[in-house]
Amino acid sequence: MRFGYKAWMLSEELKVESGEFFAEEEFRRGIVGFFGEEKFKASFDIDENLPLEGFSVAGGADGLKISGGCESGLLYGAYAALFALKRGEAAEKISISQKPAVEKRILNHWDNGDGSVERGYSGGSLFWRDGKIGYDLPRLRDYARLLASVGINEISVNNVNVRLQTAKLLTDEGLKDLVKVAEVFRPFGIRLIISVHFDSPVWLGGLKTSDPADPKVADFWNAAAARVYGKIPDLAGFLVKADSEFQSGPNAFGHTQDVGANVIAKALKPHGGTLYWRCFIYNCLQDWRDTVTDRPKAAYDTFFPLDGKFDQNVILQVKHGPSDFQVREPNSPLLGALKNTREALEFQIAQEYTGQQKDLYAWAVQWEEILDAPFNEERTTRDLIGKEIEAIVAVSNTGDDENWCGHLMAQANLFAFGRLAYNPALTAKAVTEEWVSLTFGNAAEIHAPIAKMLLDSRHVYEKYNAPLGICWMVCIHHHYGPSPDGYEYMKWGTYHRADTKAIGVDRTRNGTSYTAQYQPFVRDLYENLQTCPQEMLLYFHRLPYDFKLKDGRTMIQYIYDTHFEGVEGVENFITVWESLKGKIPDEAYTHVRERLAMQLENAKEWRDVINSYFYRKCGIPDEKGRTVYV
Ligand code: GCW
Repeated sequence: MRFGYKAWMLSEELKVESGEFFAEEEFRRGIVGFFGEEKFKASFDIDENLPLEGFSVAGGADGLKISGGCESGLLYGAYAALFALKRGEAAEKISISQKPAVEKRILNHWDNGDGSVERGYSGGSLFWRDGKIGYDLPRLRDYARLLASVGINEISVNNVNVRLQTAKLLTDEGLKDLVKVAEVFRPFGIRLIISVHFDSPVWLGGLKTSDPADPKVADFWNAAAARVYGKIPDLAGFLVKADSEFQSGPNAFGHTQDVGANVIAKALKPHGGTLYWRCFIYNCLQDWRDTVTDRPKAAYDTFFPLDGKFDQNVILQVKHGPSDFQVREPNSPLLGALKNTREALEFQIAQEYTGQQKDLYAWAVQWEEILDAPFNEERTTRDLIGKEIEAIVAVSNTGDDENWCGHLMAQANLFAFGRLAYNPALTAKAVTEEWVSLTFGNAAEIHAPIAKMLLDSRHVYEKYNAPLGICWMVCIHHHYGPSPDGYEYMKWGTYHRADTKAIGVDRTRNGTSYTAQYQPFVRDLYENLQTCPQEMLLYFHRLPYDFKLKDGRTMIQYIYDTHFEGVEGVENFITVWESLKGKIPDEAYTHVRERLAMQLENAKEWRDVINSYFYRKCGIPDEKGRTVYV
């Protein structure tokens, strides 16, 4: 097997015993397992006293005893045992006991029927080609194992921007192939979700309207749900992006979001299905001259007044930040704010704004920061998980590239997502080190530098990107590389309003009052220049270029410094990587070395464009006299 195709769960050693048995009867009864050359004894049983999808693994003189609260728990226990063995633990000493923090650990695929992937940087779709889903079932089986090995238990199979080809999943014809995909994922404890188009009643049902208040529309959804559940009884549910970025929705018919969601939720209810309803709603036709409308306020303004109005089987899916998966933004104030509505937290593993799987970027570090951020004076965002937040979702970074993720090291992000969704108490360091061990082995001279590169990568990227939480300085549409004014005079509501004196939007009570959406403790934290985290200063405040930061530097000098440091950080990655030549498989070495070369180009472009942009605005030179292009 080529290294490119190999991921932690598909490495030669792990494949032997995890490969074909995992979901099979022999495995559950399995008496003997293999690990590399070594044979070990293992017994497997379902112990109903354990939490559902929880497990325990105990090593002893008689081999490993693996117990699960249900079949999925057993599966997770077996993977945990394999991971421990691969990390070099002696079988007799293994002792692990875990349970998932949330019941729903979900991957969304933004895959289109034609085989393309929206914001996909890893080749084409693993699911779709020429309008057909499930064209390569053996590969999907590997994928299922990969996802199950980190505890993912639901996946959506088509883009939230639904087009006609994938909308047809609700028809008998579309379901024929989807049934086969469900069969592949089922033994791995993974249930499917279908993204549905709000206008399906018109597109597929021949109706004249999709108005949720129209009884014929309700009939359409009831029939569609019955048809789907007739074929796939364990489908997890539907996912909807409504009234967002040109997708239709209840607003078009004069209704609020709950009215649109509930008609579909009612259709799913008899079958035990969940409706995931996205909260990524904002005015994407804003006039840039309008300084009153403030895009980050939109989701909260739309959904907070509707708390308690959604049916019980609706889960609102909230992006982690109020902007859009930016390198730095605060947490969404909607998270935890809804007391009578179920919520899911949405991450993006695909590196849309974070280097597109050319640049190295360990999301785990950012996710840890997000989870550590305060919800109020007593609780962090992590404390909401398993309580107010009952599902964790991410947009996948996978595709049909040989190595699944475009950048081999981006596999670490998929791995980290699954591990953190199962156990958000794990640190970024722990999950990163685990992935490095499973992929490159445990030898310190290899392990330590690779883990460090990954753990540093988020901050290195942030250094050469848009500074201090300003967001959106990316090239329009494709979102790779710098373009400080790219979105400035556009309709998307993403403005930094830089002039010769200052930059940023005042989102405090003196400005757009966005901060008022937070719990008072957090609102005050962000409003106060003394307590606002430095890296988010320009998200909340409009500041002059000579504003003094805590370390005495001016803001403009900090911008220059970080942008030079960002490029140095990438140069350092290259030096470190080159020291690994000959110690890791050549194919992996060469592949990552090539990506690092691309990253260096990108970092230099960011450095020079951002520094020149600000210098030209403010005219304040770099104190250290480095090259800035005038
Ligand atoms: O960030 C934006 C992306 C769109 C995406 C949208 C969303 C699927 O640029 O490509 O559409 O977010 O989350 O719905």
